[in-house]
Amino acid sequence: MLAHRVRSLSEILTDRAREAGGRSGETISLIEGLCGAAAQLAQRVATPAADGSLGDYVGAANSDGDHQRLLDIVAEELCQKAAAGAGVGPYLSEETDGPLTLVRGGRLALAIDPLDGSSNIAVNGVIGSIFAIFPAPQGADRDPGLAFAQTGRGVIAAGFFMYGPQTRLVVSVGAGVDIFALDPASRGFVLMEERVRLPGGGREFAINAANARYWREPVRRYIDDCLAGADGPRGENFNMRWAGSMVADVYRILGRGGVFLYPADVRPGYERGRLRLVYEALPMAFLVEQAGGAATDGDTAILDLSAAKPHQRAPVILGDADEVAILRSLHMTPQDQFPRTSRLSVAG
Ligand code: P6P
Repeated sequence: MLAHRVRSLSEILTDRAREAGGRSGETISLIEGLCGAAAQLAQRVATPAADGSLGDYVGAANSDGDHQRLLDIVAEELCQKAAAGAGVGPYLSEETDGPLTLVRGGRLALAIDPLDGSSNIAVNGVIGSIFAIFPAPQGADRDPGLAFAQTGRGVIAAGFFMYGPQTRLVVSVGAGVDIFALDPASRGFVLMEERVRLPGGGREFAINAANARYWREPVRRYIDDCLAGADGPRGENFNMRWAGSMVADVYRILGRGGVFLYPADVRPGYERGRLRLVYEALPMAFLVEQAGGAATDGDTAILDLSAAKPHQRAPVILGDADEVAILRSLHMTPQDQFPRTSRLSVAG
């Protein structure tokens, strides 16, 4: 009887890239490099700092004004080193002021949020690293920003690492989504689920409901109908989750369906929501579409968006394709057709 040989991450992703008809060698080498960085980061996350400092602020702020924590800096250094080691040319991180060129002539561009959800460190919550890989366009050596002005349809591969009870990698090279888990002993990633499909019919929404008074009508109406449950127009009860960590919410949605919303709202600075287009919204939209779901900013599919500025924000509605379609329809509805009755106060 043939021993069951466990296929490696590289073998699996090479097969997937072949299916997708893409250039695979460099892409998979980069993903493997990021796996190495994630394994080191997972160890740092899991190791109590003697002085409890990993979640402490380091006194600096990133380009968007987010106060940087020690682990943000550690994650950025590990990811940037892995990217350079894999020959990445254009590089954009939430922690860099703007796009950089790591290796001149590098044929791949990497957009990354090295540590998303770092406010959860101090409460031992789930945090993650989110990335998207693009081809480096002509002229990127002169202007690395060109690589990140592409629409999401240019994404070659995307994924996220989730540092939770287990460290998991959710990744796609354009032929479906696979989930790997870090084996702390070998520091290798082993396949856990292949060709993941987002289950339909999930009656669970993820949104920070504390912002309800800032929402615009379409979001208020959708959430209102979810809250009305079996007594309302949906005719079914809904559950709510909000992890405060996008990787945790998206990972759950890939497993049991539902929808995630970080919409635009009327707060100053939140006209385009909170999440960044290039290294948060685009990679998550790529993964969710690859798993049979959908992702929109309310008007346009997120993968059809391109960034005018590297750290540009975008409203994000993603998950179950039917729920996303309902939300998009509400966004297309003329405002004067919304009833004023609401369980939620609403911005003008
Ligand atoms: P709020 C984490 O800071 C993050 O970027 C996402 O991971 C998460 O979904 C969102 O912001 C949480 O935002 O406003 O609820 O703290």
